[in-house]
Amino acid sequence: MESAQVFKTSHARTVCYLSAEYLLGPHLAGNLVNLGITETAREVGEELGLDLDAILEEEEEPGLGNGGLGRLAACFMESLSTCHIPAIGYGIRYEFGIFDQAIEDGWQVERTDNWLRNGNPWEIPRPKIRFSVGYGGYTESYRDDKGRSRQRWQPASVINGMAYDTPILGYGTANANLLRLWKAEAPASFDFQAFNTGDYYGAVYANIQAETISKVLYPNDEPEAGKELRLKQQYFFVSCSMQDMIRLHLNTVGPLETFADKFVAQLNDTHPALAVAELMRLLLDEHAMNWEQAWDITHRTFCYTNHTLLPEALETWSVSLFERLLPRHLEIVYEINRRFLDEVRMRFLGDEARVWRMSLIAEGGERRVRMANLAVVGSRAVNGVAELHSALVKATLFKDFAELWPERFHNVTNGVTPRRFMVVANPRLSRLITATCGHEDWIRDLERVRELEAHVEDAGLQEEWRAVKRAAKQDLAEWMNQATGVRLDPESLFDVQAKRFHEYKRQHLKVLHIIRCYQRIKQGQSQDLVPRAFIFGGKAAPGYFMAKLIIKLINAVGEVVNNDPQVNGWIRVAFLPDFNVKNGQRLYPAADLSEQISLAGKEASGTGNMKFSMNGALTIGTLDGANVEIREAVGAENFFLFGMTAEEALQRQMTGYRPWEIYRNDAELKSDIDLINSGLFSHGDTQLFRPLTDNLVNHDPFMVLADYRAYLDCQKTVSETYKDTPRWTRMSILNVARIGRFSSDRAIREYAAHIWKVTPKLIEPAG
Ligand code: DL6
Repeated sequence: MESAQVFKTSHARTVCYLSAEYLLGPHLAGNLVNLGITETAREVGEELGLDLDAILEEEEEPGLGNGGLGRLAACFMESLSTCHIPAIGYGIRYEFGIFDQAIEDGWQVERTDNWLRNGNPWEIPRPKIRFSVGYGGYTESYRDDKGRSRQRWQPASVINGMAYDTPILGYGTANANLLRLWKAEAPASFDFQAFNTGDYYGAVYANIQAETISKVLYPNDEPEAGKELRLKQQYFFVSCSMQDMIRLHLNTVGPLETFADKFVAQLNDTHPALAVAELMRLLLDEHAMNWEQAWDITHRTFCYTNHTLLPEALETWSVSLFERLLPRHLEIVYEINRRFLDEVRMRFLGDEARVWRMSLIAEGGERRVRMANLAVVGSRAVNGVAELHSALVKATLFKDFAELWPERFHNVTNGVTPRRFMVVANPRLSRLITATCGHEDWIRDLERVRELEAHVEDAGLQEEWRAVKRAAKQDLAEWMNQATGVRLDPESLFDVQAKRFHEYKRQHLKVLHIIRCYQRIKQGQSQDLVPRAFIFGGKAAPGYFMAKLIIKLINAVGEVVNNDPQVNGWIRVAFLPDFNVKNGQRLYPAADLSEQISLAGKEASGTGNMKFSMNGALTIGTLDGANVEIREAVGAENFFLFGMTAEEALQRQMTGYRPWEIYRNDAELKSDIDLINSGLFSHGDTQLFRPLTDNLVNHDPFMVLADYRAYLDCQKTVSETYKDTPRWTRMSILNVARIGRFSSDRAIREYAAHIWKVTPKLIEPAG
């Protein structure tokens, strides 16, 4: 309340973070750390006969996101508060978040995430903060009271959005920002007219229809089908958010002419890109501005972050659906496009192919609205999320736009919050860092973990470092045994790949490595190996068949490996079910090796790579996403690099990639794939994994086979290095010591200084 009051009275410039996803994780532990009262809470609990850890274990997490993008939004909200930046996070209060994953007979099974079942103590309902949101209907011209010709929208149906606020605390500060999530409601509890005419059920049905809009989070990577509700969701939350920003501005600052001085709105990917058209509509239709003035304000308000280059993840909406749901917005998009394309034509005379590529509307076949183009045209700044990604954004996806407006393009490499991913997740390591550095300042200024470097040769520190890792591995092994029945040996190398399942992330490359180890052990060639626990975690989109088949393959290989006494002293395979923030916090501290093995050029940044590294895991990875910068930061000698560069991969694709030749010419690879096809891992079923193996041999869109040999060679180096315990420990210490750059505080400071132009506002603690 103090923060809100100060931000209001001081007219502080405010960041509005617009995101369809926030993967928050449990709140309690983070809030205790940020308030500095974890130990007090523990002691008070003890006096009351309550165990703090048991309470923390009970907390249900709001899984309002799919993966990296949603978790990034949550890290950013925490860092915004920690860095004293006035901010509001806007999003959707989904009644059901990301599905809970169970594994049955090796297959992923999805269960609804009923996270609100027992209520949510962290949110504050704000029944007075409600807005109407329209859908459908038609638009019409009319003359206003000054005789000017205007346009207005007569929606066919209207629903309400009600605000629920969750305070997000900063670390060691009185600053708190609000995460404001919208819940959809029917405008009145009954449609009285329908009720009076006897259509009671019809009236109730309308209520249910309205509430459906914030019912469930859409899994990403889903095939395009029946996504009307998704478009409704997107419009719902941006409309409520824009109306709320206008309300705040009118109540505090005054005339809307200064709106873009008060607010900067960050579009977290294209999901909220409709906000560009919605702000235009509100300024034009509801606040009677002319086009030039409305566009000037809108364009100065928005900035846009791109999170993917994958073509299938770039949103487009069919013009017919768009027109049916949002007829006024389509008119506005057309007008933005008309003016924009005139600018393109003037600049690139006669280049109609370019006009065609840059248009907000894709022509040819079904006409579609390109949300990424709308986001770029409507924003004054556009950024990618790692240096390589931002360079590829400029060179490929938005090449035409970067030629038109080079000054608009930026990079802000992602980061993650060390409070959650070090202090909460790994208290032992945090204590050791504090004791070694002699202060806790590293928690707010992660660059200061560099002070560890001075102690890297200290045998005492190395000993304690290993003990910390050993204890985390022991904890994970116990949890895994309880959760899955798989026993892991904490003395073995914990080799972890945890992230969403997607072919570009290449979990199947990891499986081929496991099968190779299995075959070597069976053939008595285990001399180069070290005992390893291969641990996977991650969810596949419910409709993504190939990703689900890879999960099945992992579990199938695990069943054979774990039950074969000839090999299970060397290797084990475990699948951690329901990888979410809470389970991630169990994994990161226990990993020795972090697998970041996507095809170069495909992973925009990755953030798991940062979380593992800050917990002392060494990375085996390709030159992809933020791996490139992590390697530069921790030192090439402390990173296991393999595989093609993005450029090499592209080159090879263009000159004709023939995976079947690699398969035929590499006897080990061939025998690994053939072993899958033999039915050994599928109780004799030789067809089960065929879609996967055939696709690898005949198409291999993510070039698994091309990187197979380099990956195996690199894993050999990993094993050799692991045998040299002091060396491995030194490398692990240096990974942590040099990871400071990957704090989300640094990312937020970069956004604040270079993109948002917003300054911190420190809140003095009350009393
Ligand atoms: O920027 C956060 C995160 C990146 O670290 C990942 O590399 C990237 O895959 C992820 N992108 C998405 C895709 N969403 N969309 N659209 O989650 O963003």
